[in-house]
Amino acid sequence: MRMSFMGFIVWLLLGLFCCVKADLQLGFYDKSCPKAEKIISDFVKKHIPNAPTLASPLLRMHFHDCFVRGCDGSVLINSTSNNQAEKAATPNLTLRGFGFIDSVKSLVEKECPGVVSCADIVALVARDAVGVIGGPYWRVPTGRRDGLISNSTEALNNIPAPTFNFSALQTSFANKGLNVTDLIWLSGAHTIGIGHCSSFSSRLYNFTGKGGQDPSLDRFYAANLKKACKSLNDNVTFVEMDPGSFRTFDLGYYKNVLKRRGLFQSDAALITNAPTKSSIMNLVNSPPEVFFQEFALSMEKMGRIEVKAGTTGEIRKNCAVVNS
Ligand code: HEM
Ligand SMILES: *[C@@H]1O[C@H](CO)[C@@H](O)[C@H](O)[C@H]1NC(C)=O
Ligand SMILES: *[C@@H]1O[C@H](CO)[C@@H](O)[C@H](O)[C@H]1NC(C)=O
Ligand SMILES: *[C@@H]1O[C@H](CO)[C@@H](O)[C@H](O)[C@H]1NC(C)=O
Ligand SMILES: *[C@@H]1O[C@H](CO)[C@@H](O)[C@H](O)[C@H]1NC(C)=O
Ligand SMILES: *[C@@H]1O[C@H](CO)[C@@H](O)[C@H](O)[C@H]1NC(C)=O
Ligand SMILES: *[C@@H]1O[C@H](CO)[C@@H](O)[C@H](O)[C@H]1NC(C)=O
Ligand SMILES: CC(=O)N[C@H]1CO[C@H](CO)[C@@H](O)[C@@H]1O
Repeated sequence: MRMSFMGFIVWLLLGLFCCVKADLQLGFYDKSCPKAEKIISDFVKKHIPNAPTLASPLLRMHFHDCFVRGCDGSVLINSTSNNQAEKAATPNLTLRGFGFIDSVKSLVEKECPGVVSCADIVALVARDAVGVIGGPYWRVPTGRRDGLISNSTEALNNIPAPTFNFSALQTSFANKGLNVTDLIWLSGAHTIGIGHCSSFSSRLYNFTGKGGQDPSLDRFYAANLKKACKSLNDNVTFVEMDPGSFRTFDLGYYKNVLKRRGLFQSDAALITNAPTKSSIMNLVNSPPEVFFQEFALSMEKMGRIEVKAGTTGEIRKNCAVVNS
């Protein structure tokens, strides 16, 4: 009896001290920088109403950050003479909002220097910005630390391309610990924001490799897209991804996808998988709150991808450069 009780104590102590894995926690800065989260959300609430189209690139930035080396702020790092950073990779050419993150970071640094990571700022700003435009709210546990490496080739290899089919998307997400459920609901982020012609014009002008149009794309929608994107090489023009409600977090994206009006092949791919298509059909017949709840769960999961917590990484002073 006595021995087994001692054994239990030893087991408990081992559990507590030997193998504790650093993890994110809600309110990680409550003691070290109690005002941090409020400073961030106040700034977002003050500025996003004047620039509501910034909410979408800020959300996308969090996604791109998390898919390359985990959510570690590596997407924010500038290239240097001997390093091509993630920013330099093709999918990042259209990222925006870096100045916004820098402004938030300097406010937070003024309050408590060297405490709040850039990775957490990206995660919190994405959540708060989507909130301001009336989108879902999700929990953002904090304690992410900033990475030291930002490599454009890795961005290219890890961020799914708009030309991906269903199985390629599934693999890309699975590599980050996300499943098909997450793929379905996170794709719903495309209910806000814009896409440049270069992200989909091959569907209009060169789908087969010998010219021609993607047969899975609704003909009338394709004709409209061609009016906006006049050639295969236009990389300047952009269109609303959810036409008519591209600033509103609603079910419009999924309704379009079902009508074969998803903008990218990766959007259209969702209805090439029967169970996924039926999940989406159920969703559009449910109140938007259902989408919001699912989206929130998957966002929280995305925000945990390969995070550096505890003592790895650093707290960057300037989000665009690794501390020297
Ligand atoms: C499933 C795989 C995904 C692919 C292939 C993909 C691809 C793309 C592409 C090509 C664009 C347009 C970029 C441009 O031409 O300007 C875009 C925009 C966007 N993506 Fe995704 N994306 C995916 C998943 C996600 C996820 C998981 C999120 C966030 C949770 C997200 C959020 C956004 C947002 C908000 C925009 C609009 C950005 C803006 O308005 O500037 N995407 N995505
Ligand atoms: C990083 O690059 C951006 C855009 O090229 C520039 O505006 C910013 O000043 C740079 N930041 C630093 C710290 O070099
Ligand atoms: C960037 O990543 C690629 C692919 O993993 C690797 O081959 C390359 O050496 C890396 N570049 C740098 C500067 O580390
Ligand atoms: C999906 O794309 C991958 C990579 O391009 C390809 O190998 C595969 O055959 C495609 N799958 C389907 C079902 O088209
Ligand atoms: C995906 O993971 C979530 C938990 O994170 C789980 O609830 C869901 O059932 C999973 N979906 C699939 C298709 O496995
Ligand atoms: C169309 O695609 C094919 C195959 O990818 C490529 O060889 C060809 O150059 C493309 N056409 C144009 C006009 O870019
Ligand atoms: C757009 O295309 C032009 C000409 O091909 C190229 O010089 C430019 O760098 C491209 N811009 C972007 C943002 O990809
Ligand atoms: C937003 C951003 O940093 N864009 C950069 C992407 O990469 C190109 C080429 O390296 C830069 O010129 C852009 O400034």
